[in-house]
Amino acid sequence: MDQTLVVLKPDAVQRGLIGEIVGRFEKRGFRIRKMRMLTFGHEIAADFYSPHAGKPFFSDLERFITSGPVVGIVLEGNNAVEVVRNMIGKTKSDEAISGTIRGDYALGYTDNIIHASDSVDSYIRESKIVFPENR
Ligand code: 3AN
Repeated sequence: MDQTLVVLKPDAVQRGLIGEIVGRFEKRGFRIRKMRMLTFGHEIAADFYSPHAGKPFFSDLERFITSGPVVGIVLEGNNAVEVVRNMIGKTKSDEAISGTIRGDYALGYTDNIIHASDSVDSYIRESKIVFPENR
């Protein structure tokens, strides 16, 4: 069965949206295989976002993702990576269409509620960071 990783970012946790967002994935038919609340330190953040190192928004991204607890979730279901990417909507939340998670709950670029792996390779890399017992 296909799996993917989502991370509910500090704004989702702070705004009390964990249940709402997890419920959407459950209703769609995904199974929750792992779920963990944690706070990213700078080392984990730099590792997790290493593909973006050097980009102009990197320091904002690192500051934001380390600003409070996040929830990491491994979801399992058909074509998980693509289906979940479609459910979360565009990175630039103000362009995300209504009905997507970002389209319903976010307007920002850095503070955009949720991360989801964009490929199976990203899922493998990122899930080892959030669930290090998989290493
Ligand atoms: P996504 O989260 O949709 O996969 P990526 O992987 O391109 O988007 O970017 C990772 C994170 O970097 C985004 N979730 C967002 O928080 C931040 N980000 C991406 N592009 C920008 C941008 N142009 N300005 C500010 N933050 C950005």
